Amino acid sequence: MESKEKKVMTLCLIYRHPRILLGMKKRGFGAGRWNGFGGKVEEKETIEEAAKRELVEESGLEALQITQFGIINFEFQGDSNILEVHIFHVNEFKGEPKETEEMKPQWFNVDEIPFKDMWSDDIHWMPLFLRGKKFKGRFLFGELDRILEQKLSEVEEM
Ligand code: 6U4
Repeated sequence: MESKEKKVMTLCLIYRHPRILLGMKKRGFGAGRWNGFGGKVEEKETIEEAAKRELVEESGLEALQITQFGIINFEFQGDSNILEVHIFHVNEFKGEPKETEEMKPQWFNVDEIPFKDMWSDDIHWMPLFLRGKKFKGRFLFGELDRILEQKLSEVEEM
């Protein structure tokens, strides 16, 4: 049986109604799409520490208040990796968003989130996130970003 290797990752969304900050990913995985800020969790740091570190590295902002709202496992057909993405809401922060080598940040009104230029799963879970609901899920991707299977449920606690 094929063994699946799990990579733990973070995704931070800076959201103060009615605006959300997204970054255009300039290189690497997911380049050319708007997304939250995040990356791999390193050894010797907690998932929340990793989320804060990646946020500073990719947007220049320091999280003052951060709460986890979701965990989603992403799998890709024919690929043994699983991405376990921990999604955080940052409600208060310090600093001004700045463009980095990895991301170009921009504020969006929640009515104008550019879903067609985002990962295709985002349109499914983002409404829960924006309503302050916690959630867990799994998406299986096929070719060309096509979702083959999906499971998403609200949970009381992470
Ligand atoms: P670092 O640590 O930055 O070198 P790297 O492998 O380059 O790691 P990175 O920064 O490209 O990872 O992070 C990928 C980002 O994309 C993470 O924040 C998680 C996020 N992500 C991955 N799959 C996603 C998906 N299907 N939908 C989504 N975000 C996703 O909205």
